[in-house]
Amino acid sequence: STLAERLQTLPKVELHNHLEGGAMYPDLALRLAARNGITLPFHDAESAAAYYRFSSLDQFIDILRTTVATLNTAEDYADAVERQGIEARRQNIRYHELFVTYGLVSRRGVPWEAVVEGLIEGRRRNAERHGVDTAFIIDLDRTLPGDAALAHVELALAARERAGIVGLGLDCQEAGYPAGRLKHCFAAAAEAGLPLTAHAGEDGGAASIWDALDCGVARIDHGVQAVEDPSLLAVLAEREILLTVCPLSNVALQVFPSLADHTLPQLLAAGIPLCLNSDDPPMFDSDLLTECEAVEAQFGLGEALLVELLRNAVAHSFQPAPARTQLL
Ligand code: ES4
Ligand code: ZN
Repeated sequence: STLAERLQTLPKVELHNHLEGGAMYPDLALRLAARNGITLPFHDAESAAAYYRFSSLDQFIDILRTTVATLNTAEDYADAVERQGIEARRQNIRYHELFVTYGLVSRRGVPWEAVVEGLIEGRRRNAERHGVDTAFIIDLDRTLPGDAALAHVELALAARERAGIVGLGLDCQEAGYPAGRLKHCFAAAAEAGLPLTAHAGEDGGAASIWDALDCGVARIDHGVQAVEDPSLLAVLAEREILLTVCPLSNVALQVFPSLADHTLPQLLAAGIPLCLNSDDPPMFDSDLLTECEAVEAQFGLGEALLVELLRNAVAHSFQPAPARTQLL
């Protein structure tokens, strides 16, 4: 068998996918747009591919804020969750943690109850129809005012058990919005025993990662700019902070000019635990298997190391310890 076949067969876990961007497959986005009476800036797979071309993280988030207008009802959210369950099943991903950024839709007045109902229904469908265990991490939109962000944490905590919420995170525009602005939100979640993560060091540099660590995170999403600061690399290794690295996303958003310029080899050499992820697969023309194959073609890590990276995702999932050991 080939390496690609063996990676396909291996039961896997993925920890860094976004519910919203991860659901924007052109066919699904167009169906959601039609039933919500919304016009998207594309009309088929080909024009979507032309629209899904990005120059930076900030410009990507602007486009995401446009496409996410398709998500309004519990049924929309359920369909978005289920689509990712179907894509997971296809790759033999048995468990995944999906980021849900309520801040992307709360300004438009989408009720939190509709979101929660959709998460519950989508999660039920994934378990029953697709054999995929779906959990959610509520991500705060970094650009939210501090009081609105805290309200989102309180909503997440109240829905935690019934909606399968296992963590709190942070995403959207990084530059100009240091994590410390929302430190009170992380403190409230930690107080309630919710594990923490944050997107950092995607385009905000090493300082942004230090700032996230200061908020008490156990993982960093991306973190690829940690190489700017050797003392930061040492701290990440020493504390065994998992980096959820998304190589093809970084290339798509021009964080690196090409995959050859990616810092993954330096992060590995520093002894930091990391895993591979696909971020927003339909918008970056990727999925977990494609990420693995691209990394292998570029860096030749070898099968044993690739499998170790896939196992890191199991060990660092936000499931409680007894459940975590039984994920695969
Ligand atoms: C995101 Cl910072 C970031 N990267 C990729 N996808 C996202 N969705 C929301 N924030
Ligand atoms: Zn992300």
